[in-house]
Amino acid sequence: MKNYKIEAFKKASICRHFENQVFKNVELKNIKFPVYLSAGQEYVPSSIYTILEEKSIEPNIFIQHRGHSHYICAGGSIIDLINELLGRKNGCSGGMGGSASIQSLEKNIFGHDGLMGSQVPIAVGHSYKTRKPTVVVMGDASAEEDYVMSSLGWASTKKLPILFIVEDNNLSILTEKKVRRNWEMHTLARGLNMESFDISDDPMDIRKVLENYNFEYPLLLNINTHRKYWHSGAGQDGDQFDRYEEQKMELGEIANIIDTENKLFIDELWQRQLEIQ
Ligand SMILES: Cc1ncc(C[n+]2csc(CCOP(=O)(O)OP(=O)(O)O)c2C)c(N)n1
Ligand SMILES: [Mg+2]
Repeated sequence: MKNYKIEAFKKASICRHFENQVFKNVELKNIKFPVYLSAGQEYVPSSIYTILEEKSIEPNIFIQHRGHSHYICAGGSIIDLINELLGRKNGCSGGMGGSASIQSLEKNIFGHDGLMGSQVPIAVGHSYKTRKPTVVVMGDASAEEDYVMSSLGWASTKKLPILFIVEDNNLSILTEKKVRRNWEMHTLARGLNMESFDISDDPMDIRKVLENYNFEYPLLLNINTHRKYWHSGAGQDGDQFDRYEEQKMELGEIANIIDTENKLFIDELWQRQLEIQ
């Protein structure tokens, strides 16, 4: 299990240093439009795609606005993402999508259109047509859109090969879940006869529920996680629990080495792209 934890840490570490560079470049005004940082939540995608890689499953992936880490962990080009955030034509969405609508044709990552939760009916329809393994990611607030529930119902009825990931950071911009609703996504999914779990973003928790899952049926995971920075832009509300720091402590010296190497790698990539006019 040590290798799994290290592989998941490697991915998370690339994402953390990538997001720290985005933060810095927003402050420096090199990035001029809204960004949605996924720092703090890296362990959701880093665990999922490490497990899917072990199984040699390459799903179709539908993400939403806070998607940098999903894009990176699923193998999207980091250079294309940097160029996208710099608004360049050679960005992953032609410089027109910005942070919220990133995509990768090579890795079958479909970008978001900006309407909260729209990716869920689109992913379900796509999965219904292709019958290929599909991953769709939504926030805890996007999950509340009415068309999400009807899509879950259809996926359950048709036993589609689709993994629904709810990245539950407890927030809709700044409004906490308890103000918005008295129900939970995993119980809603179970009410629709779908297998579902409410778990933390600890890599072992994620592994436990995905280890034996091979997309034979729909599955919904409500994964509790922590957003490190503001909803949009570069800022910090307060000290949150940080899964990345926790894993770094647990893994010890090897994690420190990976962290240092990946920081250097990402910082140099950004520097090189910034120097190209
Ligand atoms: C239908 C719709 N309503 C409102 C918005 C404005 N909006 C954009 S992101 C957001 C909150 C999203 O929260 P969540 O889905 O939990 O994702 P998170 O930002 O927490 O990652 C809102 C209200 C929108 N884009 N679309
Ligand atoms: Mg949220």
